[in-house]
Amino acid sequence: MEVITFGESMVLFYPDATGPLRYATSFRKTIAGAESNVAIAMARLGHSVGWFSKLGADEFGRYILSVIRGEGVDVSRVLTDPARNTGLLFKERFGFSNPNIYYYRKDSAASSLSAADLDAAYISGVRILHITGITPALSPAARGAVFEAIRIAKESNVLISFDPNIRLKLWNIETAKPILLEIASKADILLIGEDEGKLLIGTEVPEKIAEAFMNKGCSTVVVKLGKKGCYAENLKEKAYVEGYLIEKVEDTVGAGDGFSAGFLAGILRGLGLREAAEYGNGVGAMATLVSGDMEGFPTYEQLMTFIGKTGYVDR
Ligand code: KDG
Repeated sequence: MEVITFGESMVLFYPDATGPLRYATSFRKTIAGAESNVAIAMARLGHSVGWFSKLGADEFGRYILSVIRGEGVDVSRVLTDPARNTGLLFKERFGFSNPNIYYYRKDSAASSLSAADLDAAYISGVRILHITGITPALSPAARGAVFEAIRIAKESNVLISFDPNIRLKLWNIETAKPILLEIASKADILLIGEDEGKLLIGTEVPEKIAEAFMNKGCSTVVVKLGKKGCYAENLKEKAYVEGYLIEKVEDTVGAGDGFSAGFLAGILRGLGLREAAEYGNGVGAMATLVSGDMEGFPTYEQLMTFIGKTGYVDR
């Protein structure tokens, strides 16, 4: 396995119509989860990826498992907690802004994930461990799992990639900040949004965000700038890398995870900072073309065509 990630995935109900959720009568059922989004995107790009979590012993848990397994992600370490339910997520669409999100995940099976659930040999054999700041927000036990996974990875020279993915619906910034800063200081690769830089270190200026986290010990910092692209910095170089213009954005949720997957895929392929950032920008942009978190992630060939590295043959 090249990459391992873990965290809560939920069944996502996406209303067919826009408007207040109380009037919605039909929904598309799919899945959501920042870490499984990254896992699926990387698997589509041709990498060997493992994802694990705890699911309820229920139909929704079985559904999530079959989707992620069907995408070619290794799910051999997924656990079930028969005493708890699989988490759910509803979106509410208004057409003029990003969708509202309603979680039904309190005390979910995934929130009971703990350090004791980790398979150290599974984590220590990979090149990259990818974690997000959503998992430590789920419960003290899940937070313990994150720190234990980091410890295992460090001991085995596994690169740690971290996306703070700040979710203020799960915890407040006063609680989140010291924990996310501590995790970031242990990460090798930090993939952070400019607004998250503001929340964590008080500036939205990409160079200043990168400088702060490089000083804390990260060796690569990428500040995601949405449609503008990103600012990336490592120990050797720094660059603004422009994003791709999408005329009709369907859904921006999942774009950040797509970016992370594209960037990490570039690193695994031995690319330089700028080219890895182009991969990130490309996958992030393609994710916004399709509604749903993960449906729009491209294959490697599709990505190459989108970012202009290979031509498109249509007949
Ligand atoms: O990054 C997209 C995620 O936010 C979405 O898939 C749901 O994992 C999710 C969460 O916890 O908000």
